[in-house]
Amino acid sequence: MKKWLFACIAVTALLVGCGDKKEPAALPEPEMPEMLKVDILTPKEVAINEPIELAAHVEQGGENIDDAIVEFEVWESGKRDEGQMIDGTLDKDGVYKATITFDHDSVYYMFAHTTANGIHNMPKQQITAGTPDMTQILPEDEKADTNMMEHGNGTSGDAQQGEDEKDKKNHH
Ligand SMILES: [Cu+2]
Repeated sequence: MKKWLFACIAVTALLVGCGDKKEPAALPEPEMPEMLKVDILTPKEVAINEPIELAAHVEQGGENIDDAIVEFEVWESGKRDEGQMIDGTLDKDGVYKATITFDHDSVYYMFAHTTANGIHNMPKQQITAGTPDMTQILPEDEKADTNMMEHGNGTSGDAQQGEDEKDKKNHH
């Protein structure tokens, strides 16, 4: 009977010992701000002369963000100066929406300029409206992208610029 009791205590001690060891390993949680994740939900191919829904889903740390500021910038390829800025409004569950109508076949681009909790993220997407004659499409000015990146609080933008500069150095 005493032997059995001793064994029981020993096992308990082992279990406690194990628990003590595991706890400190779980403690150091990274306290870095979570990335602001913005997914554009607008299809890459749309029709012309009918309202098209611009939509983006915003989340941070796996949570829907319902207090973000989302602005959709839409322009025809190569004509960013003539583009328009449309405020997105919260639909629900971190999804922001706006509508636009494309009045002719062409290739367009959109940025979903998104700001939440002091972080800016701006995914870009190409949208083909109708069936454009690709030989008539102006090339997109990629330099405009880089310039635009500077307006944000620059998390991903800054990183991308850094890489661009490295690339340039490597090529020369
Ligand atoms: Cu932006």
